[in-house]
Amino acid sequence: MSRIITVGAAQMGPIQKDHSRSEVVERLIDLLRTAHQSGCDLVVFPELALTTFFPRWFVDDISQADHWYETEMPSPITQPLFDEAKKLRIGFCLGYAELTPDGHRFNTQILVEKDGSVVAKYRKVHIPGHEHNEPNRPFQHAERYYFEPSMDGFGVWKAFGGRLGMMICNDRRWPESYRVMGLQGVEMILCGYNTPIHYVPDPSQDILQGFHNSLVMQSGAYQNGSWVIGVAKGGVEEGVDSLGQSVVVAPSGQIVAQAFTTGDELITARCDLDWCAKYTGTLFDFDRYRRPEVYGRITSQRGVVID
Ligand code: CDT
Repeated sequence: MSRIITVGAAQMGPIQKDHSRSEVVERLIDLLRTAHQSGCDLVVFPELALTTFFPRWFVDDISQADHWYETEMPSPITQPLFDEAKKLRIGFCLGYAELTPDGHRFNTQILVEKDGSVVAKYRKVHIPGHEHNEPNRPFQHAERYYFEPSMDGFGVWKAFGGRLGMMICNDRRWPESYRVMGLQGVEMILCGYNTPIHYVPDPSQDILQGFHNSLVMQSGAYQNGSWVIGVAKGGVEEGVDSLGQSVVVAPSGQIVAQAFTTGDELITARCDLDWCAKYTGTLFDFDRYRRPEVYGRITSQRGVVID
């Protein structure tokens, strides 16, 4: 079996508030067709790829936001994406807001195989931002109001001839996300993101957004010997400028493809999964070199404890 996955990182430009789901699905299908022409096996779309990044607004009654969430997947509106992917025999990874039948709200990503079957669902673990309205901000980042953190953690699934994992946006900044997948032998991590350039709590970080984006994914890839595919929804969405710079990072930590616009743009890379073993079988041979007996604080404590 081939150990090469030709991956397409399907960066999206902004989705404005008045853009319909159907219009967005058309854009996703266009990207999918471009990926097919480029020989892709798998296309990765961003976090919350079906809607604008709605946590930038606060509503007093959360049910007023129900229309941003998907209650079924596929739905009549997203079915054409599933149909086209199956016809072209391309898999895809799609981020969206999920409202479950029993009323739980998650920031979710699914992985769909070339035959159209949903092989995995991942729900965001690290939920950034704030839970309450902060009216003095130029825009809200109320993800902690709109989404509950997943208790499922980071899975790794056999798909596309390899071992694939997923994470969403803020998860990429936490080394634990990669390591939990690394310990399950992950070979490719798929990550969608929406990252405003302006970080309200500390604007001195604004100029570093691109640097931090690459820094975390390059180090996560290298330290775990895995491919990392980071895919943005970038550009100016409802007046908020967001980072593009989607990347494909090799297990060496090297960037092998990077988007240069902030709009809808497909970047591709031929990812040899056997490259992972050059790292996981040598310098990062976990079984040989890790020292879990001295890492207890990682799972037994949340914040900093100063003795
Ligand atoms: N979507 C998401 O998780 N964005 C955050 C923004 C910074 S926290 C307000 C990120 O980590 O990119």
